[in-house]
Amino acid sequence: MSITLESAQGIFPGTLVADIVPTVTESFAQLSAEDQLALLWFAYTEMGKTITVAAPGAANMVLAQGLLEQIKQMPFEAQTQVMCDLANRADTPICRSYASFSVNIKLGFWYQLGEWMAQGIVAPIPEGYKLSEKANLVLQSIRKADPGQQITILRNTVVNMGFDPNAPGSYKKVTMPVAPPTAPAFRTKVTIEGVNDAAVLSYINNMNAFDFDAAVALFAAEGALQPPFERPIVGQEAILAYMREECQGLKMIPERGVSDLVEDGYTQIKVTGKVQTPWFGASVGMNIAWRFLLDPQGKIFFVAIDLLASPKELLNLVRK
Ligand code: ECH
Repeated sequence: MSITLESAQGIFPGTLVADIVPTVTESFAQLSAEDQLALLWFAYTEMGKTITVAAPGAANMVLAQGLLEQIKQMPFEAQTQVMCDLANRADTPICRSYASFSVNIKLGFWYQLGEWMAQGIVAPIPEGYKLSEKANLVLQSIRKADPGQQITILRNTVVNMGFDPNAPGSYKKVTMPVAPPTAPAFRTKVTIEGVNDAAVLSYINNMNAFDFDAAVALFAAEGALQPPFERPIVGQEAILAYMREECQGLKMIPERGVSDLVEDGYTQIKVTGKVQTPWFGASVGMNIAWRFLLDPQGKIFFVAIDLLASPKELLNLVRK
């Protein structure tokens, strides 16, 4: 049997991922727009008591500024309508602009609206708003999730809003300028207990230095990267576009791993550890696994990033 993208996706099948994320994201999508907004407000303000969200960088905001100003000028009723339209994915000009934003700009947009809601500049969630029974169940499930899972659910809901007339994942988005990579003198080098493969170490070190060109050069020409709960992104060009949009400011902290030879000279390597997003810094460490498959030339043929079901999974380095 020869190696394919499909067979690669199945390496380390014993890895337990946080199924709660797609499950809750789906139930959330079934709720009314009013319930969605109120639930997000409750979840976000509750989380804010234990974890701190960093104000987005100016670059994230500039591109959303026009839309934000437009909303700020509206009467409360119209503001509420815009927010419901976004949740309903209505086909309106505002929903189309929103959908053209990259993920971080979408998050920055809602961060600002949230601040303005708290200050009374944008229509707040009506006082005493009662969630439907279904929405209450979704909120309960979010409360049970760990912080890394909670922020992933929140992020998914924000990503899914708006009206996108194009195919999802077409990376021609309004996006922030790409910051230059860290200068060589300031780069850090990780060590991973049990793994000393050059491509894997270089991948992490280059990602931590935001040197996406160098990170992508480690992939095979038809190599693929599979983000949590998403389909693989195939080919160096697509991976580079994805990294520029989504990996700015991430901090990867791998801890341990295992490596073994599989068929036809390929090597499978599983690494577990944490990743921090610039939005929450060290206050949220997401427990993740990288499942790499390297080709006989030592190039990355495939890497999946999984959000793990629990911290216990950090120690699960079983091969089967
Ligand atoms: C309010 C009420 C009305 C409605 C809304 C509101 C505002 C909500 C706000 C939410 C903000 C949420 C945020 C979430 C941020 C989440 C970030 C995450 C990042 C995960 C990154 C990972 C990276 C993994 C990767 C690795 C690789 O090696 C390759 C690449 C990659 C309340 C107003 C909506 C403001 C800020 C979850 C896991 C390790 C795959 C990227």
